[in-house]
Amino acid sequence: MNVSILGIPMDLGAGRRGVDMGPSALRNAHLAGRLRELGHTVTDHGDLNVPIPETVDKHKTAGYVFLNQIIDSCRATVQRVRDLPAGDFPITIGGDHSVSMGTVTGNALRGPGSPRRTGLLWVDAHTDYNTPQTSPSGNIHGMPVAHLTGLGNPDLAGLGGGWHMRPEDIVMIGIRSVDAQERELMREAGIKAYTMKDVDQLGITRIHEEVMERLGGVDALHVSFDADALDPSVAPGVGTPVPGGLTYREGHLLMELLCESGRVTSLDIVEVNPILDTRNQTADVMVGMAASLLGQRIL
Ligand code: DIR
Ligand code: MN
Ligand code: MN
Ligand code: MN
Repeated sequence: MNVSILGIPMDLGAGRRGVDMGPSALRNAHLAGRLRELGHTVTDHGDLNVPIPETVDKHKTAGYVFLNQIIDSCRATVQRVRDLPAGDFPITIGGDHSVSMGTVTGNALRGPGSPRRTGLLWVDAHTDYNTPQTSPSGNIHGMPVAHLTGLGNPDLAGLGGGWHMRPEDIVMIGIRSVDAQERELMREAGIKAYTMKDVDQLGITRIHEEVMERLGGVDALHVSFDADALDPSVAPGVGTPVPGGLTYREGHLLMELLCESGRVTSLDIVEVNPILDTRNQTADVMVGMAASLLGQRIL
């Protein structure tokens, strides 16, 4: 397979500094090399140009921190992802999770028959379904899924022209931190979310089967993997760690089963924060997750 890597060193959507170094940390953990060992042809397209917080005046606009810069970066992301070589498997590396408004939209608008009906598998401790009205922080990394379904700021929600994610095509896994009013929005939207309780009760195998059935009708399937979905003991280098996350094996098993399904067409790896990490452990683990999704086998 031809794999395209694109870095988005976005640090404006999260509350803590350092995720802008995520792309470097993941490259340092040999993302491209690991995928080449699996037989893939890998092209690294470098990083998008994203302003650093120090050069931007930090203020809230209509409840959003760094709104205009994130709109600009997401628009650029849509273009860059859209223009990646046809047929490639894009891996977009963040950066905080606000980048996924651009990556999911860009992928939906790629390829023949676009906009493609796109399934979105959101692997995260958080549902990221806040709007400025419900967000306790104003940090946009807690809001991407809401905007992908058309809520919130019209520019962020309008990245795909008239295109939006259908709530029924979104499934979340690993959830264990949801804000009070965000929960109401999730309920209204009817988005399927497998919480950690569901993971404990059903196991990853059953959840994977259900996801495949639920997303049986989509033409593209995007996996957006926030490193904080994993337990902080496995992935400590994240800005908002929440105890009780996916184990190392649960993460890998999910990626291995998704690989066997042959259905996944693009991947985000986001929220890796090397400043908060231990010897690049989190980037290493996330590179392993990408490798499992792209064909790494134990035997
Ligand atoms: C929280 C934290 N729900 C917020 N969200 C995070 O600020 O909206 N998302 N950490 O990844
Ligand atoms: Mn997230
Ligand atoms: Mn998260
Ligand atoms: Mn986040």
